[in-house]
Amino acid sequence: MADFLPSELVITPKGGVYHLDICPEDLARKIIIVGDQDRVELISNYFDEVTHKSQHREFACHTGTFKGKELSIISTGIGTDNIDIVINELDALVNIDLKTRNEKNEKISLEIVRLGTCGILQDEIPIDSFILSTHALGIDNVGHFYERNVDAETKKLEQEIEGKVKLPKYIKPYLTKASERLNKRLDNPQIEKGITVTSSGFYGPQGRRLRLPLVETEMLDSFSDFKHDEIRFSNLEMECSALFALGSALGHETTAICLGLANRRKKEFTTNYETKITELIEYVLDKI
Ligand code: R1P
Ligand code: URA
Repeated sequence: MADFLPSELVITPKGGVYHLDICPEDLARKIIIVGDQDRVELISNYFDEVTHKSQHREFACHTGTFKGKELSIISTGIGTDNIDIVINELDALVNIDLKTRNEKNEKISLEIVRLGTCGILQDEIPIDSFILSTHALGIDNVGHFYERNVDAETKKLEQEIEGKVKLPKYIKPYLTKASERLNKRLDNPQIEKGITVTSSGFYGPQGRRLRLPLVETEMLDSFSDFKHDEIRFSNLEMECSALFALGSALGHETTAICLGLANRRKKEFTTNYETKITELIEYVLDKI
């Protein structure tokens, strides 16, 4: 019997994965994921050649070459629930034989960089900064569904954070790590770094109060105030925790670099999105 039956791994009539609706030959080994579908074309406009273009639901995929490097740019839509789909299906495309439905013996490790936008948690990080995630603290729930190995140092830091940050009582945070190898490539002295908080929503779960009162009004400040040696929370978004948790558990290299749109401490929001996202795209394409 095959390792993965049709109800568990859904394969399309043309031999692709169910939600992304792409086939193994459509995917490069280096991948940039973005939340916003419109950002896919902003990036692939830089390609020397585009060899594949598709879209199913919020999942657009453009594959091609940039200065000789083969790349796929894929939109995930918003949230860690979508990341669960994207990472499982990307892994299936390279590590499961979709014809026989069996796991391959030789595994492929993908390089996956999230190029996103985020909120900022520190006064001294200006809006329009580029922020590289060293870790992500998930206050969503996707990571809790999978068995993962967490190293002792990360577990210790997770426990310290859990003891200090203020969260609604049913939220169990989980700490995940970005790829140090990818971060070395993407780093430079102008890039801000820190732990990224990954929330399950944009409003209440990121401490924004519109008309509904919040259960825990001190959450955001408790992230901003946390310090452990040089370690701090830098930013807040909606995908990194699941990306790092599932990506590393499956043997892929994953990280994220985000443009800071809102400084949540100083209550400021950018007016330079188009210019700055273009700069970030050019930076990542050059370094990846
Ligand atoms: C919220 O506006 C969305 O923007 C951020 C958040 O993570 C969330 O997906 O990232 P993207 O700009 O990549 O979508
Ligand atoms: N994306 C988020 O998730 N939060 C922000 O504040 C800005 C962008």
